[in-house]
Amino acid sequence: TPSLSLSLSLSLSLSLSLSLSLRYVQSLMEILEFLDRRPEDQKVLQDFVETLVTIRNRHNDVVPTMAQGVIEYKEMFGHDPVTSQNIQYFLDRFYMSRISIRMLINQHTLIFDPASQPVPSTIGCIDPNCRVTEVIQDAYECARMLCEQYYLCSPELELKELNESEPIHISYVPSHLYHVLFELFKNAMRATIESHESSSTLPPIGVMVALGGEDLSIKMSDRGGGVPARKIEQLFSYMYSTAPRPEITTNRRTPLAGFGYGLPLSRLYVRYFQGDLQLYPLEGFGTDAVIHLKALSTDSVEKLPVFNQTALRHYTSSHEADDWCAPRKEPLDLARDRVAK
Ligand code: W6P
Repeated sequence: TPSLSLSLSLSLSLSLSLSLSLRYVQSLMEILEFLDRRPEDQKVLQDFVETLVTIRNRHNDVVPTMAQGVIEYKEMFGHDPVTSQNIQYFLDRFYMSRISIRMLINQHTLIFDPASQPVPSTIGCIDPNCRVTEVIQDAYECARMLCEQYYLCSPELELKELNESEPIHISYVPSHLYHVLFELFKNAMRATIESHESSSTLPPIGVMVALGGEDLSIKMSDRGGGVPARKIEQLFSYMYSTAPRPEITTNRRTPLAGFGYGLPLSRLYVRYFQGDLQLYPLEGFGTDAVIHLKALSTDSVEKLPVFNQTALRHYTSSHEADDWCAPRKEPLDLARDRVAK
């Protein structure tokens, strides 16, 4: 019955969010224990590293848990633009602080854990000379392996490095860049293959890297048919890009892309160091994904949400009505088809 499933789902959500917040309280208390311990003591430092690792593992599944929460919210209350906007605002800030905290934990454990083997050229997870094209190639190869498993074919990579005699490098966290590029490659490959199912050849994925005085830009172009410009916002939306995953349970192979939070989280990863990620579709042809990173390490500073009056207002004030006349949500002929059905 509806009321039974409503209360079931309510109690599921409640226990979900309860266990999630209890874990944050637990972690905070474990950190606070160290306030009155001596930082000069080797044993204390060792315990601290262990505590950090425990905390990191405790919060590993925050993203899927929050996604489950969004799914349940949608099932119960449906989705509307205002809620979507609120969830977007909250999760962008929540995940941005999570990226920051986990980067700090990684940095500390990499540097202070005697068990971790340091890579000489890096400082923790930061590579002061991160060779961008090497990361691009690694991410491409890994996405290509997944793609081959799933589709038994994969588009080639055409990589161009512009205006440089030596390999372009910046100070960056290679794992963040890899994460973002891997996500973009998966999307580009999927679009390329699914739009060329009846064709015997696949157009390559083109990647260009350019370094200027201020920006390092990466453009990834696929010829996968693109998407309507109107839908780009949805690709980055936490509310619209969460869907229950039917394919995972019925099909052992995981789909290449298109589920979950890959794109919004990727955009946060680049924004975290003052960069950005944009998608420019040419519907009927393909899509350009452009990443802007700061070329100078002095510009690559952490970007964090603050919790001030403005942030509070986002949650307390009711949103005003749109001051532009309402656009049609979808093309008229599609809307008409839907009514006819
Ligand atoms: C598409 C959709 C998309 C998202 C992200 C990156 C590339 C692409 N291509 O068709």
